[in-house]
Amino acid sequence: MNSTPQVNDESGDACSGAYHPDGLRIELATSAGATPSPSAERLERAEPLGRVEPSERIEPIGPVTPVAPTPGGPGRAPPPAPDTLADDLVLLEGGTFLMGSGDGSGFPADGEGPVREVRLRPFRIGRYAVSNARFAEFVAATGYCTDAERFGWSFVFVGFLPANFPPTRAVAEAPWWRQVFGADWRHPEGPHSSIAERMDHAVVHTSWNDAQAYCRWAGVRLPTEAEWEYAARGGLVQKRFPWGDELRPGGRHMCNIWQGTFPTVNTGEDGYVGTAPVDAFEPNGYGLHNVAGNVWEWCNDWFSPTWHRTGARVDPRGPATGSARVIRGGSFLCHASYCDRYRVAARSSNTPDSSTGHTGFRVAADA
Ligand SMILES: [Ca+2]
Ligand SMILES: [Ca+2]
Ligand SMILES: [Cu+2]
Repeated sequence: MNSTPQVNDESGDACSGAYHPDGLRIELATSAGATPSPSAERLERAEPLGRVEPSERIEPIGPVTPVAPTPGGPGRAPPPAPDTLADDLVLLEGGTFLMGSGDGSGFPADGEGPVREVRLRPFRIGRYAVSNARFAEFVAATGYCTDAERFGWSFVFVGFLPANFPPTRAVAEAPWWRQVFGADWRHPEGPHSSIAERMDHAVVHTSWNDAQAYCRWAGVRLPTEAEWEYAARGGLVQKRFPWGDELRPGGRHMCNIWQGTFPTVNTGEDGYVGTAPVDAFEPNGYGLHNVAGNVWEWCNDWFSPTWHRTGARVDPRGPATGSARVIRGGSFLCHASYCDRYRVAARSSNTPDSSTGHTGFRVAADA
């Protein structure tokens, strides 16, 4: 055995690789030790996750206690189905809204502005991000293999790695992101972690490709970026957050972000140092939970910082091509000191095959 932790296969829950949205059969190397090597390109491209001076010293913050691997296997019944998927979708009227921000609070390179009037036809969107329970239903039904499982690794926040974890490679511009072999949606902190106690949390380590595959199976689709923002604003006009302009009205925590000193000390004052249940915190005016914070959410659009300046203003779908897909809403790692992208106009992106421990998705559908 080499010192690299391998995906824990004992439980037989490794994906079969038989299902792919395009009908392609993904041939997986199944022999021991055949973990695909990480592409350097993928490591370098992970940078939209943050932009700060790399800190000199990364102290693990509150190592996650390793838990037993998720029991189960091919013969295991999928977790009890929550409400039907349709019940989780809220119908929104659409119409005209003011998209973007013009107050200069964002990173100029993100292209939040200018504020523009955008018109949308009615659509439906998830009240919640897709949970581990939901994603498990999809995988149980299809045997789908996520990008993280195909690559053999994903990005894990350093604070979740136990002190005795073997050395990991870091993203140069964001050294708190570590390449962890065996990290995937079922093992969010690596092979020895489990989602057993987190079935109602937002699924993470899902790439844009994985989100698309889930959507095809569930008969839904990803929201366009404009739909996402319209829904996230909850009927408010040009407010900073989905609930208003104040981060903590009356001292209340309204979302799952970082409290303390990033990236070393997360006090978890809002109740969570990692992901939270998808229905945590108060919903916005449209009944959506956790649009701000908790997990970044994939949108359908290719990312461009400028396309919207001249692009369509009626049901915009983003540029026709690109290299990265839009993510919105920020995550439990966001902190005003380095990345206040939990603001409702904030935007970022990542490549479609990238997966991280703080990115999931919410689905949408035509009305
Ligand atoms: Ca938190
Ligand atoms: Ca979110
Ligand atoms: Cu952030």
